[in-house]
Amino acid sequence: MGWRLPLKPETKLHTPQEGDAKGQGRLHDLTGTGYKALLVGTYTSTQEKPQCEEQLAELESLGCTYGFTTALKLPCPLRGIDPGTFLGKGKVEEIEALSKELGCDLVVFDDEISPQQQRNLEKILGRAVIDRTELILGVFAQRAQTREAKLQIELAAFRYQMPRLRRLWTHLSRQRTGGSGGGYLKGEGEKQIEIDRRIVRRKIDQIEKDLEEVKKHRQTQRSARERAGIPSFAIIGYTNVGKSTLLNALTDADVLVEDKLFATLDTTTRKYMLPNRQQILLIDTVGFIRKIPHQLVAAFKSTLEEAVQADILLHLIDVSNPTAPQQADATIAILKELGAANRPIITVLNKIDQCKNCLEIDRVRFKYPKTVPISALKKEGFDRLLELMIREIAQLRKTVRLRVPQSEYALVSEVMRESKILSCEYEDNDILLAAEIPRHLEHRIAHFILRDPEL
Ligand SMILES: Nc1nc2c(ncn2[C@@H]2O[C@H](COP(=O)(O)OP(=O)(O)OP(=O)(O)O)[C@@H](O)[C@H]2O)c(=O)[nH]1
Ligand SMILES: [Mg+2]
Repeated sequence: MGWRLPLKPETKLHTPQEGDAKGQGRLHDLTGTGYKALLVGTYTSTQEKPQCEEQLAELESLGCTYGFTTALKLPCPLRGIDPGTFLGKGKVEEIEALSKELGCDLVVFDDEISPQQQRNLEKILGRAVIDRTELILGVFAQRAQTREAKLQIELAAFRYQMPRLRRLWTHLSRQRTGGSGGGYLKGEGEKQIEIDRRIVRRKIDQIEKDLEEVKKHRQTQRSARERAGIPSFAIIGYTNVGKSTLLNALTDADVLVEDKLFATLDTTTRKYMLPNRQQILLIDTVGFIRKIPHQLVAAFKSTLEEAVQADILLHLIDVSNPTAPQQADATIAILKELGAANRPIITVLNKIDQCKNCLEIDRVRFKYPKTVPISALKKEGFDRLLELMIREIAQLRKTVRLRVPQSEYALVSEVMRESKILSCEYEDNDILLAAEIPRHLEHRIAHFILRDPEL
């Protein structure tokens, strides 16, 4: 089978010598063209069926982004999970018949399936079986551009492979021990698993070190930015909601915009001048997705965390999408996981040009405070958005200590007027202030801010 290749040459750990384990333990490479897939989703009650269908539609977009076509989307009622094959025998037989009839090359499960289930299903169905996690990892791997994104996805792929190494060599262990389970001697297979684990772990350690280096470099850039005292806005949201379109519309960023999921995997930062001449930084970020694989969140954590550490978040929602409320909820859940749910957020309702009668607008508007409808594509609603951004900056406060010469009385009185003064002392000809200042003042008084509080 042509697509059963390792994700990258480096991930080729070994070639199992025999039998059904061949090719397992790696991500499938489905990058060839013309593959056809049967997509399987599950629901536990009839009310959940429409949601399952929407999720299958999203899985189809992911597949399309990856490069294969969908022959059929099959929502299946799930009464209980079969430990061996995830779905019951009857369903598996139905899937086998359908995939044969439709000439499908692979079957994609929207649910996460265990390595064991995946192996059993591949044996029964006689074709590649992948789950949503593997597909998302594949999409990320395909689209990673920068060194950092490549390292992060490699890390996630290795972490995904780790538990899948076990099944590779168990057939060897069985041979050694007579195949009856029971007394499990340390066979060749198990030794091999240990060796592989060590190789993978070493590889993971190395990638983590490399990532640390890249991260340090980024942090240096960030602290330079922080010193400059420029307020930053991160454009965050579900994948494909129009984040890059907004950045491009406001600046000349020229970030890739595509009607595909995960067009953006790296953060792009651009300076922008608000109508009140306030300089800000706008940061475009990687999109979120429902049930994002935890290996990916872990690998992309530093990038994501940095993005969401911006002073203010612009949470973009595609209100022309019927699943907008669920997408927004999934985004907020990921923000919580990243410890950023309590940052100041402006909720931006995008793609209103595509809304004739979008119920989602009201459903979302009532749920989140501070919303503004826009069309990033048509550049509509920007005045109101920029006005909200200015207002939000004014709300930002930062505690600083200042030493200002008394001769700068105009500045001192402005600081006194606009800030919350925590302490005020006089020393020689200077005034020593500790104050919670509005962020917009920071730039102008940067010269008088004491970096080291002990000074
Ligand atoms: N009709 C309409 N389409 C829009 C609007 N904003 C963005 N789009 C389209 O939505 C698609 C996705 O836009 P992107 O800017 O790439 O979205 P993104 O959020 O950056 O996506 P990822 O980087 O993949 O997470 C593109 O086809 C855009 O042209 C809008 O206001 N109206
Ligand atoms: Mg983008």
